[in-house]
Amino acid sequence: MIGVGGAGNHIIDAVLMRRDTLRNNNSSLAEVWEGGLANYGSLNTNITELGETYYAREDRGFSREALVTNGMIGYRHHNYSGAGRNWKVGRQLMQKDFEGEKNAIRDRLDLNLNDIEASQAVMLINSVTKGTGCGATPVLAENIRDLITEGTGGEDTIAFSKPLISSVVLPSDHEFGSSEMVRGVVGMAYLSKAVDGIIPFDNSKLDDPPSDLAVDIDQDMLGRYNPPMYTDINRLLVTFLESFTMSSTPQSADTAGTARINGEVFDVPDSFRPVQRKYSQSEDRAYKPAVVMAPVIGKTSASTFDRSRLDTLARSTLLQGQLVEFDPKTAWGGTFMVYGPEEKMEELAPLLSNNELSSILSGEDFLARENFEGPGSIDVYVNQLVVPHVDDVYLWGLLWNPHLPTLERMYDHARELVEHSDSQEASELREMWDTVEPLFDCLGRENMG
Ligand SMILES: Nc1nc2c(ncn2[C@@H]2O[C@H](COP(=O)(O)OP(=O)(O)O)[C@@H](O)[C@H]2O)c(=O)[nH]1
Ligand SMILES: [Mg+2]
Repeated sequence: MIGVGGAGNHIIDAVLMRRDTLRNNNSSLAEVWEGGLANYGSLNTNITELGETYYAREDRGFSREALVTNGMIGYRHHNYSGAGRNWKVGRQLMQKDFEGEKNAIRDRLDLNLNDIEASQAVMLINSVTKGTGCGATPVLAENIRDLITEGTGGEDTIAFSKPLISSVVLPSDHEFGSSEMVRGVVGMAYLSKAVDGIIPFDNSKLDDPPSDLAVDIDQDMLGRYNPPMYTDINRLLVTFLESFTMSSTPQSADTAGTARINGEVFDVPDSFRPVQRKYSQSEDRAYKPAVVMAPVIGKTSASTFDRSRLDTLARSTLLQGQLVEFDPKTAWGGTFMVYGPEEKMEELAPLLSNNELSSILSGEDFLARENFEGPGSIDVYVNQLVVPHVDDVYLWGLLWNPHLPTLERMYDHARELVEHSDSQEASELREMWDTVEPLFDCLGRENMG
């Protein structure tokens, strides 16, 4: 996991504080992070912001000098005071780090190439509405891609190459004005070109009310290192990321016997590869956009299960458990994971093996699979995991390429500028419009190939 810019740095911090909270409580769930998270790093253009993180202070214990070489974007090209609200500054500073013979990943950043190579996937975490996360992350992604595909035989290997996923936080409504919308569109578009999958999160969906799904993180730590308005938001984000990480723990966790997380192996590429084949082979599209994966999570404390209990769980997950605003009926399908303690998963087993859950998720109120009249198919995958150290049964999911009202509002605004404005901002947007279109052309099932 790599956090870029303020939001990314805070979220990496929340993950590390979660891991350390679990460790301090001797919880065996700590293994999820110890086994599932190969390594992590936080980058920024702003030395003060990065210097104040849990990551820099408590986890790595960086000196000021180490902070510069390990974490600063735009090494020796500025005074490390940030990129402001200018995505171009973030982009250009990151490009400086890969100019000519330079390769900041190989040369100096706290991103270990061996760990990147050994990992199942790389997840970038950033915002797209300010300067650093928005501008720098896509350039970093391109360079990670180049490094891991270098010398492996070019184009053909892309299908086997390591998944690059980006988790993006979108600001609450009251936070975004015209220029945030433009940056949001630009940031998402460049990312969409550089990574395989994007998981967008609406801060407003994560916020209110604080969810009982949000994991426990030591309040003293969290309050000290995460800004107060993001503590609850980030705890819920960590819930989602922890589940995602669990999915890849079975292969790596090295614990004995029954206390072990086990189940169907759900590889990270499974979260988007089935979708990439559904894109139409459009000749005039400038690139094949990343799969957008809308996150959902829900849980139930029930200990006996029948179809109606599963229906309630599906409802609370797909409708109330959305971490970004979307309508499941517009999605191309989705991948789900149901997990819980052994005795409850045993109760669930007969229902799951009868495909009850996937039939509910495919039904009228949810993905409405039957309503799709195109030639393709709306695929719904359900994986299951036994996780010994949780009390409840959780349903976690990613729904593919639905319409996303939050982003589409940003897009409509940008398009309006492109069509009717003489401003410099509009002319810059016009120049990169063929990078913007493909992403938005693929949202919604009417756009499925
Ligand atoms: N969920 C979440 N969002 C954050 C957090 N910090 C900042 N943000 C979001 O990120 C936006 C600011 O971008 P930031 O990442 O600080 O800018 P950058 O440093 O230039 O990349 C804010 O509008 C918030 O929406 C955080 O800790 N959690
Ligand atoms: Mg910042």
